Amino acid sequence: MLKFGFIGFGQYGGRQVDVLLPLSEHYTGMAVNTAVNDLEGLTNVPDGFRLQLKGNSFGAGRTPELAYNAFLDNGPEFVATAQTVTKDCDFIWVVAGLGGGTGTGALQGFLQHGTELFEQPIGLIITIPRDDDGAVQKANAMGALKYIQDAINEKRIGAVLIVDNDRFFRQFAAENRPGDWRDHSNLLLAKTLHDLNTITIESGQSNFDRTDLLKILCSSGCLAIGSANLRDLDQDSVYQTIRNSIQKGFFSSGYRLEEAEYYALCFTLNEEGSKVRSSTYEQHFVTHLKSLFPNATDSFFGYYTNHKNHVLSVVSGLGLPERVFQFKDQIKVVESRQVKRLDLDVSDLPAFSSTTNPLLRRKAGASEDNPLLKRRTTLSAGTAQASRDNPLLRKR
Ligand SMILES: Nc1nc2c(ncn2[C@@H]2O[C@H](COP(=O)(O)OP(=O)(O)OP(=O)(O)O)[C@@H](O)[C@H]2O)c(=O)[nH]1
Ligand SMILES: [Mg+2]
Repeated sequence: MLKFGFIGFGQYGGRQVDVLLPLSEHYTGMAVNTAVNDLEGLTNVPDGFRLQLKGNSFGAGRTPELAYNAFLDNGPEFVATAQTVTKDCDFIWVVAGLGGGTGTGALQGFLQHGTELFEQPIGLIITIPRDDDGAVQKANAMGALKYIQDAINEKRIGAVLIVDNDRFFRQFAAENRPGDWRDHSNLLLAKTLHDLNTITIESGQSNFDRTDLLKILCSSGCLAIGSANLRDLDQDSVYQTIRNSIQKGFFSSGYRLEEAEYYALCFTLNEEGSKVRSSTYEQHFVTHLKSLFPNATDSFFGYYTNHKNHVLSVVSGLGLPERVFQFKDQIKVVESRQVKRLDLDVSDLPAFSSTTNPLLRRKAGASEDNPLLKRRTTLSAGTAQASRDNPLLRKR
């Protein structure tokens, strides 16, 4: 398996790293945040690897510029800690939720100035906002996506693993699952990435090892991961299961698969499932996958022995998912927002007499005792000056 080093920016980044770290002794990680509270809420990130960006101790309030500047101001501390944390790693994952201030701004700073400071290849784990999230989050996310697209184009980063929060939120709501969908999504991402990494150490006949995984993770562009149990074991059912998991999975929906550079299928099979290893099956899959990934330049098939029949599919080198391209239009709708403003001429209003309402009539004798009604006699020089101009203070 590969040694991963995780650098989490902002609240999501820290929380996601916190869930990944306990999965393996080969994982190291740090959390970077403006908000002290977020850092204090972590369990598994060691104290020395929690970096607070001095300047905005309550968070960056969805203002990436604040975090971008704070990140650069704390640059030397960040680089020293990040290089220590990732020293023995094979691959670095930088983790941030797009849409807020800290994660988005720090990620931008990192993509602009940080990628050249590490020897290891770098990948990203990012969330993208839900449809229901506001225009501010989408605009922030788009700002960071521009930097991400540049880094992909220039091959400064490899795999970009996207957690589509809309996808998670909707499915968890539809299934009425208890608990916080964010915690579920963090756990599922951690498990899926860890399963992918550990599959290379499962026993069995395999044409997919850690070097192949590293090659896939170094392919610049989005990484889709599909995961599915195999129930029906006839050729076509297995292929349909693979296809569905690649097209509709939590970490694989909304991509244009014809853009794929590489793909890998990793089967874990028990005795009953061992027939899936046969070359007739592989031939069937290859024929169909050619139309799914017509431009892929390499592919891998790994077979491992396990008690359950399962397939993990990985596709690399993809462009950003379709939802990202819709954010721009969703923001336009908000730009045309009209606010109805109150604009009236008070002289047009009918006059209602207040003299009939006893509450509004001055009570006899009350003014002597009530300080609220008493006029202050000593005014400061400034107030004395103001009193001449301020109609509130002038005697009518
Ligand atoms: N899937 C998932 N998404 C999260 C989680 N926490 C936050 N997000 C999303 O990530 C995006 C950024 O939010 P945060 O990480 O809280 O923001 P931040 O980077 O701390 O930024 P500021 O608080 O504005 O400084 C938002 O769209 C959140 O909905 C989480 O635990 N899981
Ligand atoms: Mg925050």
